[in-house]
Amino acid sequence: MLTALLLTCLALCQTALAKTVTYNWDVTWVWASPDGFGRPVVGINNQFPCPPMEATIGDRVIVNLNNKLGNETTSLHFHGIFQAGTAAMDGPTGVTQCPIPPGGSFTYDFVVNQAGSYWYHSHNKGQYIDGLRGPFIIHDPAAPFKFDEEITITISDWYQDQAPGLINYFESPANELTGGSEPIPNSAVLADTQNAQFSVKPSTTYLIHVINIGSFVGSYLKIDGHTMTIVEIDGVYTQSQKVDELYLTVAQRYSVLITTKADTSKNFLISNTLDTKMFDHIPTWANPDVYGFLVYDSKKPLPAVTPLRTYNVFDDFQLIPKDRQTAFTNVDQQIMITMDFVDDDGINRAIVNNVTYVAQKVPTLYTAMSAPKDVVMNPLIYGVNSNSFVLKLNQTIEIVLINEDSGNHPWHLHGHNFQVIARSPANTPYKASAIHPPHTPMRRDVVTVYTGGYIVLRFKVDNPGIQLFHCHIEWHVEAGLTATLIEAPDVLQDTETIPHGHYQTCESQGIPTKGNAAGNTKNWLDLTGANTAFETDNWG
Ligand SMILES: [Cu+2]
Repeated sequence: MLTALLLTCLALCQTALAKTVTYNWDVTWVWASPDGFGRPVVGINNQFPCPPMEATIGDRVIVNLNNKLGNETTSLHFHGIFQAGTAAMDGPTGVTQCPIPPGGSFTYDFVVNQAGSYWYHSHNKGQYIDGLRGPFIIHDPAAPFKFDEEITITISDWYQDQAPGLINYFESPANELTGGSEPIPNSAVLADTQNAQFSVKPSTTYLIHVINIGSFVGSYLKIDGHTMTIVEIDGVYTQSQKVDELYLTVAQRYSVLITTKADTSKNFLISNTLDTKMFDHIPTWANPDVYGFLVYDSKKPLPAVTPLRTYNVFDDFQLIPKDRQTAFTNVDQQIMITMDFVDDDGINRAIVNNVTYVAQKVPTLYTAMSAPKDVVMNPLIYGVNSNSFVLKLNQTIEIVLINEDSGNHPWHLHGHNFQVIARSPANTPYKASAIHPPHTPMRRDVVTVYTGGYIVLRFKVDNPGIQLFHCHIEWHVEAGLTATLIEAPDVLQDTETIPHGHYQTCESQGIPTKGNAAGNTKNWLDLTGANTAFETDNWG
């Protein structure tokens, strides 16, 4: 009885403590030089780096976003947040909302029921490459580990040119002729700067949130003299795992614990280097190394820097989720996806099962919300170039992703952490008989499929919404390396509503908010006029 009362009180107290965290943000151009080279970047409230978001599990988060850029549209995605019950708040333009035009405003409003390390970024036209991204930390009073203080370390590749021009060049016939190389970053940044200093106290346990907010390549990270203990990846608590180094693909996160030394006589180097194996070539002007410092005593000198060149990385496939969730069995629907790149009339495009992704006239969520019951489960209405798969509530889904390209690709699923059932070495053909699911598979929301290899992922359909499944390399997103999982749209349209202001964002730009992908509300299976061709110059 007493226990029951106590539990009730705990539950109620928790609810009573939940607060609303509000951010009033203007998206603005800012002159900044994160790697020493000055350029215009997309910042927030005239500041760069963009401010961190912070909340506690159970909180309501409101972001009032005003687009003050003048010359670009925008949006925000909260990476890793499931948006259960708030499908309209996910952020990708053409998918769950219209782009926010210059002068326009948009409100994101959702409750966070997950804890750990997340981030936010523009999900519109490769814009986060230009700076609109930042950490999002969600605290958990019941976290299954102890620590005294917290530090956030973002790492990222960085370009000195602006993204629109780089995207156009990436997709251009000139680039296609020379092999379709991704733009090579000029440099690396840590905490959106170089040589950042993190003050630490002696004999203190720090929870460090390491977040790769970059747009292209993975990154190695090491803290000299300090062993890291992994306790969370992509919002999933893991069994403790001691490591010397981390490797993070873009969009991945690790929370690690370190305990500082009792002795404050020395400061320590944090070294981070970009994975240059992902570059098609290494130009002499590219600097893949960036440093930071753990500062025990600011009066003592900083250590000399040496680039990280030998790698000793723990394989994340070996991590075990703290909750020991076992591998899902009895797969209801298997989705086979083959990815590659093609020369599409001289344009460098990515393909998913031979189709390049193109955002549709009607944002996919609005098609799902307005579709009659007899067609809402039909993938055709969402448009051929949306690469849509319709999923039924409560089913177990298995994605088999086969990489026919010569390059590693970090794939991300919105709305879920997936179980990583298999991840093959490079250049391994997929064979169903070779799949032996681990007992307690690692779960996360971004995982790399290696060159010529495959990954097998499983998750349950428990989050009605429009969930993009895409490579997180922004150049590849812009080239069409995206599929759309339409998750229980029949349930979605009965249980959720779209805020009026979201529709107004479309209406103010003459974008339809009803009908199939082509905006046809009469004949839902007639896709005449749907977007099938990509824009070759989005900014011309
Ligand atoms: Cu990719």
